[in-house]
Amino acid sequence: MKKTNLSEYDPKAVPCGKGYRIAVVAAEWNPEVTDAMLDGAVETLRQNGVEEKDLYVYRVPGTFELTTAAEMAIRGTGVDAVICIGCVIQGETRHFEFICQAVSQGLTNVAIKHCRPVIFSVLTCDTMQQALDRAGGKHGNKGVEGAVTALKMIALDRSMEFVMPF
Ligand code: DLZ
Repeated sequence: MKKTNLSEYDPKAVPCGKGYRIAVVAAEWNPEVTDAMLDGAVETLRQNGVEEKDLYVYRVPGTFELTTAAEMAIRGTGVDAVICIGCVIQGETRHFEFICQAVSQGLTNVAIKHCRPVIFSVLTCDTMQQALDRAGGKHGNKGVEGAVTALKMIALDRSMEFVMPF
């Protein structure tokens, strides 16, 4: 069966986020896309038990800045996870490649450095329509998926917390 909306999830399979502290950082570039993804992420976190006091929302100028902001969020607030939202659209220059490469590697580095989930909710599209299709359109909302991923990863981390090796 062809799956078109990849953001449909079973709420019963998502861990309850009560007591989870989560930051969401969204780029200002392509706001018609990133605003919808941000709304989807925040709404999903609330629906799954994350309390207002544990939710930190920040904006950055562009997707390139997500790496620095993720680092700042972990250092400054000590959150359990950071969801990073951005949208890069292929243009006429090679800017697209540099931003995508830098942010994917940068967010991976932050996650490894702090051993904490840093979620890659960054759309890298050829056209604006492809991005809109994934920001509340026919292919779902990648912000929602980012929120579900963060909840699952924090739950995984906590499940391993008290397991002593050997
Ligand atoms: C400069 C730039 C370009 C050309 N395209 C995008 C884009 O499609 N999506 C996005 O989020 N940001 C873009 N930016 C801005 C960079 O991410 C960054 O903010 C600037 O290069 C300043 O560091």
